[in-house]
Formats: sequence, structure tokens, C-alpha cells
Amino acid sequence: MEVKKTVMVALAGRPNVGKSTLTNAIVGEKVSIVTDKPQTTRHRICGVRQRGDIQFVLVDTPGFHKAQNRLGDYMDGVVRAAVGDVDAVMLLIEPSEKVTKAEELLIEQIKRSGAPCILVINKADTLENKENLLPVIAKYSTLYDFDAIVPVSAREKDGLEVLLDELSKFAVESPPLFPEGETSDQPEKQMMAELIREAMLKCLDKEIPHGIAVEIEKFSQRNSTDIVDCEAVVYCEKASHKGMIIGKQGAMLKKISTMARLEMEKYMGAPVYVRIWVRVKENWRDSLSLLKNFGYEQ
Ligand SMILES: Nc1nc2c(ncn2[C@@H]2O[C@H](COP(=O)(O)OP(=O)(O)OP(=O)(O)O)[C@@H](O)[C@H]2O)c(=O)[nH]1
Ligand SMILES: [Mg+2]
Repeated sequence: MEVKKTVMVALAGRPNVGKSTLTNAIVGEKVSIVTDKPQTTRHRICGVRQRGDIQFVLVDTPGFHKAQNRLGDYMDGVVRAAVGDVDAVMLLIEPSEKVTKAEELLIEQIKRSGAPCILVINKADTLENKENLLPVIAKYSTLYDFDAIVPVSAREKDGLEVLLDELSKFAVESPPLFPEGETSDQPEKQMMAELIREAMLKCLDKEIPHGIAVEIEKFSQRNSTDIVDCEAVVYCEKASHKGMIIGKQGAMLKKISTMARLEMEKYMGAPVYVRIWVRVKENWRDSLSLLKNFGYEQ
């Protein structure tokens, strides 16, 4: 069906509430990486989904948090900019009455932007009793007059049609913002870097994966085959971190490479050869020039 209307919607919320999971669930494929660690997403990533004659553009953003370095400042800036630049906002929360500073600040941003806002209570599958939603709804209703409140489970893909129905109300007549069939604005090369970062977040503990940046040095198709060659450099912040990333006789790096390769092959639909080097760049998260170098630039 021809696209006649579009609606661009930002997903905002504190780290780990499931913004990227919800983006992927609505799009129907993985466009944004997901892990159980907070601060997984660092960029603004658009996911695209068509239903009927409406094109939905989901703007996934980094979790809003109290920034502790310049990378964090950049990430929070991405959220602020996204909230001010869309047809509607979804504020994602977990089913809890506890309102954190991040949610208070986001509600302030939303008020200031004047964009319509839907409160999305995610992870509804974790509730034993749906009645437990009522105090959450009551609490949040005192903070802001939301245009709608929709409980969903991004993981179980539950409640998504109702959510899309609500979002449809903010669609505007427009030619498509993305060409038909395109599901994301993220270049393949950047997705490869993200999938390596995802594997590192999953395999490594504590601070280490948060201090990692990935740079793709080679990404090309091998002559007259469908094989993709990918070479990447992973930057970490300390020599001791480098040791842990590589592991005993390279075991950890091998585990990370394999995990990343499987996801890359799924994404590319072709065999992928991955080689990863590890280098140390101290305090890159506070260096404006290195942040820019790694693509973290407004
Ligand atoms: N039980 C349950 N878990 C969920 C649901 N949605 C997401 N999760 C889990 O929550 C964790 C965080 O999910 P993400 O999608 O990465 O969260 P995010 O909000 O994008 O996080 P940041 O990018 O760090 O801000 C992952 O372990 C998900 O599997 C849900 O509906 N139910
Ligand atoms: Mg995310």
C-alpha cells in the first residue's frame, strides 16, 4: 500500500527500560542492539515500520542518565534533541511507582517540547497481576497529562497494535520519510560495529564494556563471492582491560568474535569473516576529538 501519512516518534526513558527491544519489536527485525546492561544504546537510531498507509519512524535514543563523562553528555544531548524534533514522544517506564530523577527530567523536557506524549509501561509480562498497573498509572497521571497510557511487553510483543493505534493519531499527511523496504537509517558498517559492542557488553563485566569504542577498518565483499570481510579495532581505556578483553590465550576475544559473527551473518545474510584488534586509548570518553573520531558528535 502507498504511504500517505507518516509519524515520527521518539522513545525516551531511563537506561534498560526496553526502548531498543520495543523499537525492534515494532520494526519486526533487529535494528538496535539490546543487552541487559544499562547504557547500551549510544546513538539515535531510526527504525521504520509501515502499517496500512502510515509509515512509523521510531527514534530509539540512549537511556537518559546522570552523565559522568563527555560521552554521557553526548548521549543525554541525543535524547534532548530527539524529544524536541518529533511528532510524538513515548516515555517508557517499568511497571513501578518509583519515579526516578531521569523520568522527572524527561517529563520536563516533554512539557517544554510540547509534543504529544504516550506513557508506555513496558515489561508488563513481569507483573503477576495486571491490577498492579493501577497504582503506576495513578502515580504517573499526577505528574503529567499523558495523551494515552499503554501497557506493553516488548519482549512478548504484547500490546503493540494498541500502541500503533495510539501513535496513528499523530500521523501527518506526508510522502514517505524512508524508501519502501528500508527498516533503519543505520549504515551496515555502523551496525557491524554495534554488533561487536553488543557481544562485548554481553561477555564482559562492570565498567569494561562501557569504556569500549569500536572502529571498523575494513568492511567489504570478497571478490566474486558473497563473503564479507570485516576488520575492527576495539578501543578500551586501560591496559588491564585489554588483558581481560583478550583473555587467557585469546579465549575471551574468540568468544566475543564468534558471538558478533553469528549476529553479523544473520544481519548480512552472508558469511562474515571477523578480525578484531584491541588497543588502549586512555580516557577517550572525555576527549572531544576522540569522541568525534568514533562518531559521537552532535
Ligand atoms: N521481561 C521483559 N524484559 C524486557 C522487556 N523489554 C526489554 N526487556 C529486557 O530489558 C533489558 C534492556 O533492554 P533494552 O532494549 O536494551 O533497553 P534500553 O532501554 O534500550 O536500554 P539502553 O539502551 O541502555 O538505554 C534487556 O535484557 C531486555 O531483554 C519486556 O517487555 N519484558
Ligand atoms: Mg537501547
